[in-house]
Amino acid sequence: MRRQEDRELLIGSREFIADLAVDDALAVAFVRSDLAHGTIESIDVSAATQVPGVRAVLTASDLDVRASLPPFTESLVDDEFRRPPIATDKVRFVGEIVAMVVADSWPAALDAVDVVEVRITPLEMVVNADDATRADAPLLFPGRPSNVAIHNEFNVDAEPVSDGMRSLSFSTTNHRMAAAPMEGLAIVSIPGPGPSLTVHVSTQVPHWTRDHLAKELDLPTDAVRVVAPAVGGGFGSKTAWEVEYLLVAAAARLLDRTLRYIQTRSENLMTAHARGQRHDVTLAFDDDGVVHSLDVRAFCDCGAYPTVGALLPAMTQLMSVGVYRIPRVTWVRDSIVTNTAPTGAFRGAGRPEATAMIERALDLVAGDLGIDPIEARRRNLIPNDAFPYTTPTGATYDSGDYGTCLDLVAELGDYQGLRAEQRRRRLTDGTSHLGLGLSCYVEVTAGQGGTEFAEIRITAEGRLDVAVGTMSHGQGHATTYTQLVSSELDVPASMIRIVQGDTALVESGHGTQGSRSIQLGGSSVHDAAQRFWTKVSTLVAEQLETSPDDIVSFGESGVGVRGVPHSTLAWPEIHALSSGRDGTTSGLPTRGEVTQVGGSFPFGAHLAVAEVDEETGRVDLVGYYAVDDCGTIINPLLAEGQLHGGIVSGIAQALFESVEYDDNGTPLTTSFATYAKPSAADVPSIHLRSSVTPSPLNPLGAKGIGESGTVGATPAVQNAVIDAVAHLGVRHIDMPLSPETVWSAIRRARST
Ligand code: MCN
Repeated sequence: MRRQEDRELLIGSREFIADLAVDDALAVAFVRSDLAHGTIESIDVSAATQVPGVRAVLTASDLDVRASLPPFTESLVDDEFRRPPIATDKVRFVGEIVAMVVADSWPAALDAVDVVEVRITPLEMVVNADDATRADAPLLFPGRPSNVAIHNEFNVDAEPVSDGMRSLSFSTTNHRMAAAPMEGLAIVSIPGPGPSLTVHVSTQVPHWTRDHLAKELDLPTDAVRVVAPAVGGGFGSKTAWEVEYLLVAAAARLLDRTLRYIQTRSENLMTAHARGQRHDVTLAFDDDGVVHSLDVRAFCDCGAYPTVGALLPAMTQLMSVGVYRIPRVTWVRDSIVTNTAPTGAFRGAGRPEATAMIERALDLVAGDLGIDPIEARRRNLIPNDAFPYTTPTGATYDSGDYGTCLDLVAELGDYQGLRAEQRRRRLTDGTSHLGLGLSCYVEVTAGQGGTEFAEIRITAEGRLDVAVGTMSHGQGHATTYTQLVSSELDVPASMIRIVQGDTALVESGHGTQGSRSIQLGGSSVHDAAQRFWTKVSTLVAEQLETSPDDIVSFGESGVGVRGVPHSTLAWPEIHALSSGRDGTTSGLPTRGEVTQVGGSFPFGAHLAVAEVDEETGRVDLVGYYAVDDCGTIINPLLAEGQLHGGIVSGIAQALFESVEYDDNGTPLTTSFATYAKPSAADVPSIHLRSSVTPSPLNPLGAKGIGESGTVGATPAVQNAVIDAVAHLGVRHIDMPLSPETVWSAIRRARST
């Protein structure tokens, strides 16, 4: 089925938050700290309040909002690290909110922002994890003994591997990225009637956002309605705990006015960050290249306040053996606060970091032994008869066939042919070198498993409404769910309407993150459709005095007796008949009842082909091949689309994108002039193939695909670039592999 969503998007008729026609909305703009660390001495708003059109200038003392930790971090992080939504006495990163302006228009609000006088006494700052863990480092939270927010040790007492093993060590950095969605944070908050609040917001998780706002504003949950219209991408960055959303909601209630806040591009690039881990790795392996042990010391720079990003090294640890049977694993990890923006999730969230680390490791093992990287991988893969396979870090991989993906990608990209071409080129004295980068990945989707809300009902007009608790923000769920219902009930897509993103219309939901939607939401929709059909066929059979087994769908025309098309009840008639049945309202509302036990583990193998110019360090990606396995594929077009987007995101991290700060904690990458997003011209054609190893965990056999491309692509590209210059003596280069970085690595290798 082709995407149902695109026409409206392409002709510009879908409404994003900035498009919403809202009567009398006042504009909000934030005053943000331009110092990375300091004590607030005073905030003088007098000039700002005089700016024509300004309605209010609010600081912490005006707003009844308290410091908090996101729920996931509450049990892991000391209370001391809580983030005040609006700075009270200190600022800890450039971009931290110190005041908010409410005005008739956005230009007026911006004019007022410019004249709010904030006096801050600078404090010594730390802008990276290394500096933040020095013995004499200034403390962001002086009540704590150090800047380490989370320290964790795993299996550190494990017996060392036996003598006689080879070993290698390396350090690799997975640098900080920005999510950079099309529309940044955006919210319209409408107070009333009474204590209630309606919030239109760009989010991946409407129900979590509702719950969070209700909790922080001390309102009953049902007093808050969250509506998410078209969301211009989220990539993991639009979760529930955005301080901007809480502040706008609180101010709307305080002023009893509708407020709208649309984040600027530079605000977004300054604050929506992710990744930022360094791994010091030691591997033990034998003469055959079989890896016996992996020791990791991880340092995560989680920014000024530990939120979701501080937790993600745990995910990296969980997935750190990748597709390999490595019996002994130890980890020591620290999440460290620094005077930079707090980090959150970004596509892959902890798993790209794991894959990048272990896939660099396998290439280094191959290099040490002088064997081909493909061979080093084959010797370590978890075999097919090992599933379900529990890794030493505690992940239980549901199903897998890693060797097939590796073989298929080698065939798809003509790996042996490319190796021959590489050898040929190396015999000439040209300066353009060919590199092949492999990455075998496994990732976890739908994390802990669980369930998702889905309910189908017939409307009086005879339409089928399907309410779901997931929140599509680019993934094409309307198409996928429509396809599932249409094929289960044998009705045309035009009869089906998918309802999402409105807490008044969808009873509950966990939103869209962790590539969970199709396996949980899709399974639930599928199950609801089956149960709904049982109700419909029973009702129609009763009416037509026949057996439910003889009842079939006649599509749009209705439901009736097999082989007797004139004996059919139209859908509106079925709606009318359903009134009052089962003690429900009309429409036979039917819920899916699927619970998945545990996460599922999609996997694949990617091959990147790079040309690197020795004289300039310039990298040209000249080929990209991927074989991915997300279990049963529900909609190949959408799955491929997700892979394209994900792979480009991975390529972007490997070659281009990086959040940079100067030594004073001033962000240097706050526009697309400095934050290097790739264009289509920077990316080669992507050749995809799939294998299908169904998950045993859900009725569809589906696993997630939304993040797989990113997880697989980053290390493939990094390995390709390093492979291209390995014969010049280069062992490792950290991302992003800019011309300067690559050129410098070649020079360094040459001079040693
Ligand atoms: N699909 C399929 N068969 C499967 C699995 C998925 O056909 N076995 C298709 C489905 O049609 C579905 C799509 O792939 O519409 C994605 O499904 P799934 O893998 O379940 O992932 P989610 O829908 O839960 O999406 C989440 C994932 C995440 S975590 C991020 S981050 C992300 C991403 O998806 N952000 C995106 N893809 C994005 N795509 C866009 N355009 N914008 C973002 O912000």
